[in-house]
Amino acid sequence: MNLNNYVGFDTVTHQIERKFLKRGFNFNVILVGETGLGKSTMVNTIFSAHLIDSKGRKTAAETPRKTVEITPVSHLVEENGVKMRLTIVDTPGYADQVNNDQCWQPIIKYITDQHRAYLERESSPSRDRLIPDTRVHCCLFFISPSGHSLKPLDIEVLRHLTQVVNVVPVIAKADSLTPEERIGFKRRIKEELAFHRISVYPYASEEDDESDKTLLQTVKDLTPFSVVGSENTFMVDGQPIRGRHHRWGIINVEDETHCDFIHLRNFLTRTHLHDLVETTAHMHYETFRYQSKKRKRLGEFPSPLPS
Ligand SMILES: Nc1nc2c(ncn2[C@@H]2O[C@H](COP(=O)(O)OP(=O)(O)OP(=O)(O)O)[C@@H](O)[C@H]2O)c(=O)[nH]1
Ligand SMILES: [Mg+2]
Repeated sequence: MNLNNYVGFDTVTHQIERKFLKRGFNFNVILVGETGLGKSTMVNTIFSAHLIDSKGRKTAAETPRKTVEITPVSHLVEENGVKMRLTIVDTPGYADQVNNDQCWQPIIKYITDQHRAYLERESSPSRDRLIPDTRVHCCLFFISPSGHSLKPLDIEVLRHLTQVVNVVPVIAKADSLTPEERIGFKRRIKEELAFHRISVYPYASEEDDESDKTLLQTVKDLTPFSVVGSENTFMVDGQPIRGRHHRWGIINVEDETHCDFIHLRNFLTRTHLHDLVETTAHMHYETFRYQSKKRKRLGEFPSPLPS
């Protein structure tokens, strides 16, 4: 490089980093799945101590409470000077009703309401410089560990969810399946998703280079992540481990030979966090915005925001 021509725009990464550090960023995750599949437990396992109090419990030893309404809870989490405002939107398990018709509606409404609120702020004349971002960046979708196949209701819910949000499917309570059952179940779920043309996150992009493609394939191979959640710690060989006690021994949730928990956590927090946020803005929100504008042109106005 000829230094005389150096103008210094490569410092832009440091400039962005500084701004980012100062401002912090939002990361919003919604948990969806049938009741009792360990949704609330899983999020406490991933983000551990930060969230225990959010459920109104004083310690992890208390039994998790049944989630009865859509509840967004925000936490300011800081690691090495980087601030993240993490919002977990816990939803009550669906499929408990006699009639489960449209049981996904309140969840879809919550997600699109956030898009609508963002659009209203963005379009207002006194537009704020920094719009609070409550758009949902990731939906963890919990699949019951039946070992057979997806239920028709799961397929229906997934079909709706994948239109509006990045969906990351997980096989819940994977400790109830043997390793062989898990492999077979994963394969069948992949086949069913492909058959029903349900497109889960992450998506391939034309801009992907070789390393993006390799990472995408690794995630696709792991999806759906089979996970085990626990808020309890056991001592094994003098080391504390987060796990579940079974007749045949202790499942270490962080041991990749026991389940994919560690891969899911790395995926969410280390490799794909930024992409989940970007994909929400560029794909799901843009689709919402385009459709809203189209509806407006046709004279249909979006319903007002709930107070
Ligand atoms: N075996 C096993 N049990 C689990 C696992 N995760 C959670 N549980 C247990 O399952 C029960 C339900 O867990 P929750 O986290 O409340 O489930 P939920 O999906 O939030 O339930 P709702 O709020 O009713 O929809 C609790 O007794 C948990 O200890 C797991 O990975 N394996
Ligand atoms: Mg719950």
